Amino acid sequence: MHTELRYGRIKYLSFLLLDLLCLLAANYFSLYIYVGSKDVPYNFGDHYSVMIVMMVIDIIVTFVFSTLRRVLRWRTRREVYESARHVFICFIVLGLYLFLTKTGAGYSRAVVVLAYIVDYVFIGAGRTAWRVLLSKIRKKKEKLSVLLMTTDRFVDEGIERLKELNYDVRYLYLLKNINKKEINGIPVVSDVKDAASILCWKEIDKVYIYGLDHQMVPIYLTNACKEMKLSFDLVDFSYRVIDVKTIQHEDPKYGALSFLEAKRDIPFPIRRVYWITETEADMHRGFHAHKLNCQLLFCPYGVIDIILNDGEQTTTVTLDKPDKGLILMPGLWREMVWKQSGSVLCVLASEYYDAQEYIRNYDEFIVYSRKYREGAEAIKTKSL
Ligand code: T46
Repeated sequence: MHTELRYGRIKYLSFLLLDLLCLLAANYFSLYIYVGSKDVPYNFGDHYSVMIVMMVIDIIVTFVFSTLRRVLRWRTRREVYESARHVFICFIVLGLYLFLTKTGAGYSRAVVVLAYIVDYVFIGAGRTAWRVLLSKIRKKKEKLSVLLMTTDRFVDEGIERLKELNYDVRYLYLLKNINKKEINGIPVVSDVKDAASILCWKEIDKVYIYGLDHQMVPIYLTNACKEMKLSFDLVDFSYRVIDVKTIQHEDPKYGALSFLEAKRDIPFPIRRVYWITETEADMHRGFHAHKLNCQLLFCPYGVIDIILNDGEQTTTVTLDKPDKGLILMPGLWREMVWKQSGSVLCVLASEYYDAQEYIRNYDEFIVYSRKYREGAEAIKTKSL
């Protein structure tokens, strides 16, 4: 509830008001049916105080049980369930109140039950109609609004890239909390529930992932996107050379210490670590690509050339110092050349070893890379 109010106060309160109007209308309607069909000495004045209690209970239940949670974009099925939950809890609480305080005797139980049944129908229809109306009166925007999910390491270039693509980056969701409230004037969110609330209440059109493996997207956010019918997209990101943080001892004889941190430097889950040693100079290894495996390569000792090919272009990255790292996303053909005997290659990988996940034939790779480039977004979105 708190996050809903934080990110969509006006809309949230408008739905709360709508619920109260529905309850009022349901009571009038039920009284009209009940009193109209029977000749009973019961009227609106008699029913007035219980109606006030019903409305107070309605507000309390909404806040305590979060029954207005993401009502703006829930799917219809979810809406039916949420409205039923809300009305049922209100009914039980009112029942307990009337029973425990013994004030219920004077009120018609038939009107109360009927009012809640009618209220359920009114709330369902009212929320749907209000939601449709809100989306209709929403201003036509020139640019699509985007929530960008990335790490603090890639946030600046991610924003730039999306600007180039003519998107309006409205919020940033960073994997690791860096205690910044905003970056380049864009608000930062570090809690997944906040991010999900933003998707609902702030009319975000798309969620973009930049520089991350799709496995880093929290399941909570994936589910929220699915329910709100929002798609994930990936911005091209095949490899990056990164600086590895290194602390030099004040006395050079003690050497240097380098470190990599999950979620900040490593944009994928680490499932495997391996290293290659005792290789002689001018030896070539590799000659394969990965379909799924994301990697972070570094060379703590020696010099190794990593020749990368994405099916169209070839680039060489030289790993020649311990404070240099290379992030590789899937779909890149690689060849490693040992420039110095005994150089050590260390690899952090996102997947367990699986020979089926390698492409070891270059022609096969070319066909795969073409398909991968054309359908990268579709593949990733599907796998979420
Ligand atoms: C990569 C580059 C940088 C395993 O059984 N488990 C493992 O985790 C790995 C990595 C390899 N193996 C076996 C498979 C082969 O029978 O070890 C043997 C040598 O592997 P490969 O020929 O793939 O080694 P490289 O140096 O060509 O490639 C390795 C990694 O396999 C690869 O993921 O990106 O280092």
